[in-house]
Amino acid sequence: MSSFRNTLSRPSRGALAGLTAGCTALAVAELIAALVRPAAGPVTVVGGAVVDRTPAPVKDFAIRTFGENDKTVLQLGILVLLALFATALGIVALRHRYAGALGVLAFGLVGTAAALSRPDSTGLGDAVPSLVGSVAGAAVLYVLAGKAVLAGEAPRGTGARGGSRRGFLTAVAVTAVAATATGALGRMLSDRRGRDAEASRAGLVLPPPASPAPAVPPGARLGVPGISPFSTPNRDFYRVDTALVVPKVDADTWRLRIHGKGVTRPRTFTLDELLARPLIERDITLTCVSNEVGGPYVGNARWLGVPLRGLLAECGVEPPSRGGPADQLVARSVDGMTLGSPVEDVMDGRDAMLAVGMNGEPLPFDHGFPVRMLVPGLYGYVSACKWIESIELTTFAAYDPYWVKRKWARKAPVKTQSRIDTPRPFARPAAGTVTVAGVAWAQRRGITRVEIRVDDGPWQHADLAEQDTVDTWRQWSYRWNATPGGHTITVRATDGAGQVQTEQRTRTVPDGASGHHSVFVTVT
Ligand SMILES: Nc1nc2c(c(=O)[nH]1)N[C@H]1C(S)=C(S)[C@@H](COP(=O)(O)O)O[C@H]1N2
Ligand SMILES: [Mo]
Repeated sequence: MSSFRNTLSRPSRGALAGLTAGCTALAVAELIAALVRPAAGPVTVVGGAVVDRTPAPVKDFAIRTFGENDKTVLQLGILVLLALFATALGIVALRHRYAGALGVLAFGLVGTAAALSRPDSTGLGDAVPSLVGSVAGAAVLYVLAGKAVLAGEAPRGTGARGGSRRGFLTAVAVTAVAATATGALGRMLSDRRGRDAEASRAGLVLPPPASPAPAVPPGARLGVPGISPFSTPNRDFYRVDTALVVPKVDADTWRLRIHGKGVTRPRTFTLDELLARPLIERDITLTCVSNEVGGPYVGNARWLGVPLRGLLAECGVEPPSRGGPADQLVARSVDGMTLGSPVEDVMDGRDAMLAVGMNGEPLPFDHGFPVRMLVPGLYGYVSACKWIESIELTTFAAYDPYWVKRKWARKAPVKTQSRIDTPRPFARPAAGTVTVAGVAWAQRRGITRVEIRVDDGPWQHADLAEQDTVDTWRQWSYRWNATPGGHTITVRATDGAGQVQTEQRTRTVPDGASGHHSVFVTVT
């Protein structure tokens, strides 16, 4: 008993009180968020506000370093910081109870400010979870700090000390159990909401396309081991977005509103209304502007969707070239993201669509269920709005969407690029014939040539797979007669407009990385 008593030093009592108060604050806030506003939980809003404010180079670094785990890392970071502050406040509270409690309230205000600053904030209601949570946390800290002080004060050997220590520990345990139950209830409620959305997805039967995708020519797939498969399976398709919690939208209550400048017949569509229209099915390669040369943020899928041009025309929209007053189409998602595309591009006859299907199934939640936009030839951040809820016609002069406010270009057509998939960097292939292979893309223009260079040698033609469409990537391969030693293999592509992929290296900001992809290998 006495050794246990000794381990419970004053700072550890303070830390225990602080951590318990912190957990209570989070649990209460998450429960209230689940009840009133699922997107306004404190970790979500603080994380979201951090994402919004992260300078592009840091964001780039995070994507590069942590890849698609960047959001988990961010949330863990926030929780670790909160735990540290809660511990510190607990220790302070043992000397100054009011200061400790006020410190917890101050954190509530940070959460509140973050909630109100989010692009999807709908008003003061978003402040409630953080405010109420911090009041609960402050009260818990005030009470526990009092008990913690008592536990240390009773004179030794009187038995009273053991009693107040037990009183403190009991209060901590009871509060911790209550906080856990509260958190679990909040989690249950948000899970229930998610299940309605999941049921709506499971029940969705996609109609067959009025215009099916042309069959992929067998020669489009080279079947080289290690090459990116021509069609990217949904589970392997890259995911890039700012959503800390993937929105789970119930298709039954989902609506899409089309409105704005020059929209003479504004309309709101249900999913059934969209599905009743003639659908097109197309293979389209989607690329992220944050993809480094040689990077993974590119994928090719078979999309099913409603052609946007006809839908917009029905609402009275005319492209600028035919006198329409709006040159920018701003798509907005349920989580407040805004993406702007040139109206001219969307209506020029390419297969711009509101996609409902991806590789034969309804869109996965990660990829925008129930509906997302796609415009072949444009990077995702200026075209591919997931979880879309409205389309507003406006001008580039009048409105800057989310990424443009953060230094990315207003307009961003995809740059001609190529990537070596195999051999992998620093591979050690045996001397002799080594198959070098990969993919190249230049959506809307297509790929007409791919060349390989070994060290400082001449550019050599690679073998091209058959082209599917100008909107899809194209596989290529090259049989390399490899000699022992270290070698650098470099690739470049030429697009259907005759443009050779530039060797000029640029970073991803503001309008996409350029330069050649190289791989160093040691032939043994
Ligand atoms: N709502 C929403 N849509 C979004 C984004 C986002 O952050 N939020 N990111 C865009 C970006 S930058 C890209 S590259 C594509 C990626 O789509 P994917 O995750 O399905 O591959 O989605 C786009 N649509
Ligand atoms: Mo992107």
